[in-house]
Amino acid sequence: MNLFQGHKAIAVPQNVIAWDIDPYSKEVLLNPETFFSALREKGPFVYLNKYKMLACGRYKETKEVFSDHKRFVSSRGVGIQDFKLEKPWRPPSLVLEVDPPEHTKNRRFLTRALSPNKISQLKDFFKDCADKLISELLEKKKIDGISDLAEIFPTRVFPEAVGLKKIDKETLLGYGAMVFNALGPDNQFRKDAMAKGLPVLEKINKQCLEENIDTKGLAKEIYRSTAENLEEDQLAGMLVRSLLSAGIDTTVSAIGNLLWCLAENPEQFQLVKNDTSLVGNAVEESLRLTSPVKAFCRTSAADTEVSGVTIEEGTKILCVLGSANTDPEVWETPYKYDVTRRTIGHLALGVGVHNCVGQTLARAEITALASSLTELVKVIKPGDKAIWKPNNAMRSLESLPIILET
Ligand code: OVM
Repeated sequence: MNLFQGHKAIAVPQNVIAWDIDPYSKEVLLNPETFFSALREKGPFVYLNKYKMLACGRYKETKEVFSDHKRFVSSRGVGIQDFKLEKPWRPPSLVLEVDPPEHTKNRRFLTRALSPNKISQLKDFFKDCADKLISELLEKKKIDGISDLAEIFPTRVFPEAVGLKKIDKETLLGYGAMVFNALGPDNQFRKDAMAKGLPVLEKINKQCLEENIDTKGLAKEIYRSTAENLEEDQLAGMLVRSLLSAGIDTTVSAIGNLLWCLAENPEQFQLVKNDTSLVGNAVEESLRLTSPVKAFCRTSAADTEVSGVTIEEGTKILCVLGSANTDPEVWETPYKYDVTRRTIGHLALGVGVHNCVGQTLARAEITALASSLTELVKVIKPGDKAIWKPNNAMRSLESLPIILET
């Protein structure tokens, strides 16, 4: 079999346009909307010449491929590499990178630990931390929305909520960068993130051990509820690793992207200030419009067909969530940030059995911060130019100079 970047190199299927674009390039990140529009126009699927695989970006097919876990599996990895053909860089996640029935069994422990009931007990804590941070930043006035705010808030509240004793901001952010960049081809972004390597991995693995978990946090729940599964003594630690993998960079990106939306659309921020019942939807709309997790792959488990396109077994399909979330067939004026829009059905947190298991926690964090902003800040003004940060799977900012006024 012909392998390419760790997956089966497929030929161009009939009636599918072959395209030279590199979806993992910095150019695409800097101008995602041009890429999304072109991707959708070329058909239900395109063939990526550079990677010898498929990509989809229309809402319909992206949702179909993403949610059909039987035909399009996750167990072969949700990046460009096929775990059936090549050994992954870390032991596969017991939730992200497995299929039912194992997935169903493992995920239940996380669902329980992160239940709405448990998360609602954290709301006051999140809001107090958000108020304190925003009040501090209002003194500074000119801030970097990323290094002063987006990176600070989750790395402060998440470790405490989860009950992590031995972890620092740099390790958490460094590991997130490894996990998400690892999903792409072996380009410079992946190489740079992986170069952080061993020291980060050692700290993360240590942090997953029961002795380093606080008795009060959410991670302890995982250890408690998995205690009967004696045959799998690594289970709890691996599930805690999933929290560390998926819980930080995602919310950091989401908060940065939300700030970008609010700074770029001052009239929308005023709408939310005048009607605070819009706070939740302002957050959802920023998720829809900016889709912090840009894209995940699926792998076809057998020969199949979607929307008239033949898909052979072992085909990697890049599902571009940001493109589905801006498909004009589904969203009116899709590139407009509109806090009054009906946002239900966006795919920023996935869809199907693998949809984000931490979404209640993520929403609680982001909404607490958004509430503090609307209550305490009068105007958010853009400062110098925003700088985007290249990443193979995330759409996030490196720097966002803004001015906060009371
Ligand atoms: C994991 C995980 C889960 C969701 C996202 C993610 C790629 C990782 O279980 O390790 O980021």
